[in-house]
Amino acid sequence: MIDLWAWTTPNGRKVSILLEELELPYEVHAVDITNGEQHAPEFLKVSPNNKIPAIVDRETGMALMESGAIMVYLAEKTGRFLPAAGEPRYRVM
Ligand SMILES: N[C@@H](CCC(=O)N[C@@H](CS)C(=O)NCC(=O)O)C(=O)O
Repeated sequence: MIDLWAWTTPNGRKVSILLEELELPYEVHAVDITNGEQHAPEFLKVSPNNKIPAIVDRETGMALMESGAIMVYLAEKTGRFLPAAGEPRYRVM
């Protein structure tokens, strides 16, 4: 199970789109960045740079922020969408 902290922005949506494509179970925690919720102490424990998106993988304990890093992590976790090495990997980055 992946915990996803996000809001309705492109950076938030791209992670939820990938989670759907990967068919990974996830739970969304809405962080209303128009209302200052990104500065809440509980959220800062997950995302110290006070930005969405952020995830915690309950299976591994991995906590990540930055949408690109999250997407690479999820692709490598499932072995989908991101070739392991070399030119094929560079072409999709
Ligand atoms: N480089 C970051 C950018 C994250 C980002 O800018 N998030 C925005 C929403 S799209 C945010 O949380 N803004 C709140 C703030 O800066 O206070 C990523 O790709 O995840």
